[in-house]
Amino acid sequence: MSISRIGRRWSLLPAMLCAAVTSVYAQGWQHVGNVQSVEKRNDGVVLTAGSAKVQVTFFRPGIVRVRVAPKGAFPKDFSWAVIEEGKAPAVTVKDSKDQVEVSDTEVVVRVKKSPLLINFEDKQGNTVLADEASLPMAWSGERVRVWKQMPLLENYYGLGDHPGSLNRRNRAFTLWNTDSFAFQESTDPIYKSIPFFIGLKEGKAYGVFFDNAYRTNFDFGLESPFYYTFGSEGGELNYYYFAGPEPKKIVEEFVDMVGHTPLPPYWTLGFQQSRYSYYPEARVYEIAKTFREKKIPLDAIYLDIDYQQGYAPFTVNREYFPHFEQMIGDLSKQGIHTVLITDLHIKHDPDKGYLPYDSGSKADVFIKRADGSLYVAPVWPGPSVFPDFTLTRVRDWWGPLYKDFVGMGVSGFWNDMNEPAVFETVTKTMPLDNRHRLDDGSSLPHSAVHNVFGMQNVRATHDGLLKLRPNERPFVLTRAAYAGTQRYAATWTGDNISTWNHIRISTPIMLNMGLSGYPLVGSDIGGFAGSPPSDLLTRWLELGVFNPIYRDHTAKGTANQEPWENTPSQEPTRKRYIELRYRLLPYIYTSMEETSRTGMPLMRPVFLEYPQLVDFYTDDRDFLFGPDLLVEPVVTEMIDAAELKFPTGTWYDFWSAAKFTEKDHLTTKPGLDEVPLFVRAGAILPMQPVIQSTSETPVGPLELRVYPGENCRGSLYQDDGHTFGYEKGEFLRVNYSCVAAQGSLTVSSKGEKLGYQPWWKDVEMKVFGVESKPREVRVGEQSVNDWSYDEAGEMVTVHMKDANRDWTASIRY
Ligand code: MIG
Repeated sequence: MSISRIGRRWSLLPAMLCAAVTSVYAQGWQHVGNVQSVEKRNDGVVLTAGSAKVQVTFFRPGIVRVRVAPKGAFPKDFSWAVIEEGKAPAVTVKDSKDQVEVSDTEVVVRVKKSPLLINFEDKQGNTVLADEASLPMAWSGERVRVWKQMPLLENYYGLGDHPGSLNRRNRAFTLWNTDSFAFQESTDPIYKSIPFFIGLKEGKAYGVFFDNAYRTNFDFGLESPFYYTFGSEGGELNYYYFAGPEPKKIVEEFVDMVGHTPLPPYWTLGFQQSRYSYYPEARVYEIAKTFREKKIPLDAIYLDIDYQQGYAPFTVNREYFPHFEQMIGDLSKQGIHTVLITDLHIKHDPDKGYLPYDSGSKADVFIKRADGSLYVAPVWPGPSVFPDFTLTRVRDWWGPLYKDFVGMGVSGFWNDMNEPAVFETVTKTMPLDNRHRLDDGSSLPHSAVHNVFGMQNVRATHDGLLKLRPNERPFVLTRAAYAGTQRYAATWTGDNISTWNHIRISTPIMLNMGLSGYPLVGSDIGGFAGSPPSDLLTRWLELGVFNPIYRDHTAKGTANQEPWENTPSQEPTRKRYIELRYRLLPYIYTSMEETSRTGMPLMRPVFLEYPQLVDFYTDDRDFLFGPDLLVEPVVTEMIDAAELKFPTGTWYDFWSAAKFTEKDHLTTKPGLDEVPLFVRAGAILPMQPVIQSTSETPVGPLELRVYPGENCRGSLYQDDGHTFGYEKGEFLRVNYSCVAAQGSLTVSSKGEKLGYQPWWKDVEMKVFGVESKPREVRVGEQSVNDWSYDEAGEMVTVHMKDANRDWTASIRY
């Protein structure tokens, strides 16, 4: 193209859109045409447009589903992700000459007929999401695609673990599970594929879930500044629209649709130490001993692939680990759980007594090539075969492989490499035409299953563990995922790097995971590839306190990365933060229990609670941890000062109890031992004394920190931490509140459910923001003496019995 022609095109902006549109048409897209007939159904309509049929139906109140069958025949309705039953609300259909209107009490779907264009509106008549007028839905061969108008002020969030900024606008993403060692901000694709996003404009949100497990692609304004577009290389054009408008409501409804994260075992919320790899067993003992001697709390040690014989899953290298069973028992006696890696690739090792291969081969569980021959490819064990996890009978074969390890007392399992990763191939995975069998006797090519393969792998592991130990909550860690995988496993962000940009990248990834319905996440603390400078390891151990999974991990050949490594003078700071994690566990477990019921992630972007605060839309550093803590972590070398800002309301400094409001903008240079941490005024925070692991009973009272303010409340959830007893009511739930009146502040505790006996008998309550020494403190009607006032900290401390978890305490000035 000549320079002058480019110049002419840049000067003709409207023509540009036209050119873009023309080029899209030129790619051979067949766009849906005009609506010829409308068939009404109870839940919506089926439209006929040429050879195509388009279904627009309500799945639930405020949730609309669009399905397109280019040739008129819808395939059998099927999803790997959706587990909720559809339950349509009362739907009104108004069919007129130019358009058909389908609505419930929350959404109006206005379908224009010539050509077929879908607009989603709120009940006030505002368009929320609309097809780009010049680009109706389309298909081309196996490919399907939609184009949506992209308002100037709209931002996009979600889409799983793609790195880079929290806001997805102006970038394009491929969703195709990929082993992405040493990924960077722009790496694409990455480990997970969660085709769900939230659009947020001026405080109002909607959600879109494109339920398609083929390779999908989302382009938020890279191709054009006027529209965004998503589509797939195969499978159905099948998406859901969530009306919102609160972002919280959308996350909750999406999680209801694709499944909740079950309440994890309590110990998994403690500190976890890993490396690739701890061996021989003397090294494992040494790690455990060092934690205990230094009194740095620890709940789990991970064994990576070197504990296995020749990297073959479900074996033990007896040269390195002659007393493997005993070691697991010895760790357990010290309150340390063992987590074992067990990758899905099975060593191709016929007739040598390797049970996973021999039994699998006999039962015909391994994936075949398109020509029907066994698919064998290199991974860690050398030539390997791959279980066909899409078959129920194969998942049922996989589960019992865990029997021996479970019998030895191993607590958790780590399914790595399940994108699936394959060595010595440019695609990093298996051929797209490999066959995956399905329960109904049909089969699908790998291209249709790739993105759910890891999900079906951890489904098999999770379900298998449940069968082996029906009353123990399984703990599985996965690297690959599709929407809904949170039902089976926790996850981590894969192979990051021990550099400063990676501590920064970790937060937006985990926030977007939470928005994508996947809250139980962590990153390799300290970084996987390479070795972190001391300050970075310290900062990362500080940040990790506020990550749902708190696990230090590093690659083979890197420097040691345990909390006591590299600069001894920094060890006390690191220890203090790991201790803070344990002190916060009552709050963390309570918030995790909320997550398991509602889907609200522990790590939440500020806009999830405060959607009007545009300031926080593009914030890739600050986040809320549970409902009441605001974390503004230091994620740089701190050469420049940090800017601190606050959401609406009043916030107490966790350390000094100083008060700030949204009007305050601070510039500070937090010392290496300082994490700016704030508590919502109105929060009541349960905390506990330091313990060395969650198996240890804390000594002392429950600590309740009361931060008076509006909407003053808190809660506490406890149970035995590892069984399903809570489903039968064996749990404790206490609700706290506080009310300020003229001359007094009253704090109340009410036991909502007393089905579990907790460890404490007494409460030590700390009330902040008390500006002068009180005249009197009462518990119930009784004036008491067991209290003190800290003038500098403006804090009253009261000791009392926690009888029946039912009391009121008032502070009178
Ligand atoms: O090809 O098991 O992301 O956490 O330590 C590398 C060895 C295989 C990749 C995982 C990493 C793990 C490593 N694995």
